[in-house]
Amino acid sequence: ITLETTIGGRHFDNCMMNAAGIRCQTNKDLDALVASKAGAYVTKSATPHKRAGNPAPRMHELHLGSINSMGLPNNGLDYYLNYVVEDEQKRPDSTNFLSVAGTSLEDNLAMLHQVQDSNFNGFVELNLSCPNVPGKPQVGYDFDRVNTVLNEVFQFFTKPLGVKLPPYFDLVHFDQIAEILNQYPLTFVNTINSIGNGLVVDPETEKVVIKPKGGFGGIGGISVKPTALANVRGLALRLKPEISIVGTGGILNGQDAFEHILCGASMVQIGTQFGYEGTRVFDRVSQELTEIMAHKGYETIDDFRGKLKTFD
Ligand code: RRO
Repeated sequence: ITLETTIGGRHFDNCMMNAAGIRCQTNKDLDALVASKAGAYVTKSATPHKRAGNPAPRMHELHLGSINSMGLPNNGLDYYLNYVVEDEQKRPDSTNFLSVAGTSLEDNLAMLHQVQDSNFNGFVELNLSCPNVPGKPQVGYDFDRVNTVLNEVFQFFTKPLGVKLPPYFDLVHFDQIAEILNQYPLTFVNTINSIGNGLVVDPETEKVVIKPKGGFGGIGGISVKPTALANVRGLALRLKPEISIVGTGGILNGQDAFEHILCGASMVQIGTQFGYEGTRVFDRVSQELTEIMAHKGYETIDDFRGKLKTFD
């Protein structure tokens, strides 16, 4: 049994990796991912320059997952670009993901020009769904804006690129976003980012649990799995086959990963649970997924990927 997968013609030994934002902000974090069982890593979403992010407390653990309003703290594009380019020199056969999240179209275009002109040979994950920068709406909810961004990007960008999307909650929105995405030579889409602007209340203190934005923040973890699966499935049914799906949201164990793949994911990313558990999560979830596959007689993830059954 193998958990290997392919996206955009690139081979990965394991279909599991971290989700952007979680334990991937420093060289030390990234070294731990390189040493782990993960099939790839993605770097913390970068802005052109280093950012401190929002004031603490800005992340809180919940029984049902997590709430965060980090506000894009990161070490700046040069830091992550240097890391991935050096890593490619050491491990030329590996492909990893560089996440970029400009807070304006100009910032995104400037960063992608820099990546285009660099030696980077991996995947770019363009984050169109950060919910936590005060005053900056999630681009993924403005379909005309998504179209404008991709149109500008593909005027010059020729390396493999995917987009990180926010969750959608209406089937017509799946139709609309897919129609736009299908017009572009995207290598993958990653769905979902956290469910934006949830609110967690502590009844004891009668207070919110994070400081930024009056307590509003992105929800991740177990409670977002049905929304994540719907988005993976909804897009798998609508996107052209050249666009692979990366499934993110609510993966705590092998069964969750299995469900994402059944819905159409070629790669799965673990965020909240990786934050709690560290890189051992990739050993455990790989083992659990392998056991499920053995039990069902599957040898590769392609044996069941996208093959979810319905009643009709
Ligand atoms: O840094 C964040 O606050 C953050 C980002 Br950029 C994102 O894309 N998703 C999220 O939940 N938090």
